[in-house]
Amino acid sequence: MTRPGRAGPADMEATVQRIRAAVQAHSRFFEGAIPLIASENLLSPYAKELLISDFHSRYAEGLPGERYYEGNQWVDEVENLCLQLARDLFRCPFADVRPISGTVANLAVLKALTEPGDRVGSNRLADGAHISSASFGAFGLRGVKPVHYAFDPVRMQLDVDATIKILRTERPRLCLFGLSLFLFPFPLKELAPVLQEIGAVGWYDGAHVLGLIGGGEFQDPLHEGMTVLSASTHKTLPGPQHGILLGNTEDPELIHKLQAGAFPGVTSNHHLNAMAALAVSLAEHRAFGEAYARQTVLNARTLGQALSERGFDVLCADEGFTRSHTLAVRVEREGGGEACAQALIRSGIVTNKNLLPGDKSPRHPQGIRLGTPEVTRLGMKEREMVRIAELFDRLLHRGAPPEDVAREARELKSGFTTLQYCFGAGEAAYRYYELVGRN
Ligand code: DSN
Repeated sequence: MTRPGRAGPADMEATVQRIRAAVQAHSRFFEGAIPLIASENLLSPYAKELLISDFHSRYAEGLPGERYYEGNQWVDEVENLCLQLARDLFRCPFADVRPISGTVANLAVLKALTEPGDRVGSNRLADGAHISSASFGAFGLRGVKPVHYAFDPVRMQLDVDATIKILRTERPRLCLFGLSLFLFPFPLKELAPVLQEIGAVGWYDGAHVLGLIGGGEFQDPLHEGMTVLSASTHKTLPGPQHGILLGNTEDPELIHKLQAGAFPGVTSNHHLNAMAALAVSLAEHRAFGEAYARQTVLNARTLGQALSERGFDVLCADEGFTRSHTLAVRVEREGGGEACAQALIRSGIVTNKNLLPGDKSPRHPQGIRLGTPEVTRLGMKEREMVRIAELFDRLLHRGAPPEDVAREARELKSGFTTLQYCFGAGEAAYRYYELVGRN
């Protein structure tokens, strides 16, 4: 007999089927949608299959060869390969692939390199910083105090002279350079000598631009004066949802601190299935990363130009809109960030509302953020970026009904549903039926 408050087998089956149906509906929606979230991407079939491998069921705390569990022989082999691939791709002597996300990687750095009460340089959230550097995020959890850099909202870039003055006055112990609205490289060559002068460690959060760095299309922070790089591995690097630490250091004490920050600092077991998928993604990026990164940036710049020509206020027109995969569009005239993002999703175009410099309310920002990692992964090029800009124009300027725009979006997308730039290129990108079993 089923106890009160507990479900029986029939309820369980109904619940499982409901979950499967929701996941299938989600996948069908994305199959027909134009995905423009700057932080999202698609995993290759060879990486994806490892997520449901037996690695998912195991523990392997510690480092390869120094585990706390038995049965890790093949896990060690894969993790050593993953570490080697990471060090090769980013041309650095140190890697740790145990952080399970970008934010966890950031926490590991804070644990390793700061004490509560320390000052840490960063951008403000309204200037595009990630929530890690907020008092309600990882900075607050570690109890460090942000020292905010000076930001030029017109160029969406640090004001170098004013920032140098702040650094010399405030003397933070650690300086974080990294953004969620990441349009341009940081002026690291100008700032690195000042960090050295004040004894601060340079830390780069490369989550958004990791695949561009690996593809040689963006600044290479570990060779521009940064000591440590933290990142998630699923944005412009089309890997699994996971994290990574990289370092341009051979100092054993520093390496030990970073490793101890990852484990036991902020993880127990790392996610071995995701680590294996990351190894595959790094191998693929070594082969395809240059071409992929080049097209991703070209697509973003082309989309920026096409939107601007259609009357959209794309930030940084004088700078060519972006040097990354991301665009920022001020949509005050079109009704604000939230209204636009909602109108777009009703038309099958996936974006997010985004704070822009000068915004007063995080709930009602005046911007939307667009990114090209996923559409590029699906093989879209400059011609398709112009077609996407036309859809924006018809919907947000010319009053076209959302259902008409959604139909055109689906038509456009129907030619781009297989993965590119990976082992197994040409395979279906949206394989929901394989993920949740047969109907
Ligand atoms: N919040 C993510 C983004 O969309 O930029 C990064 O973690």
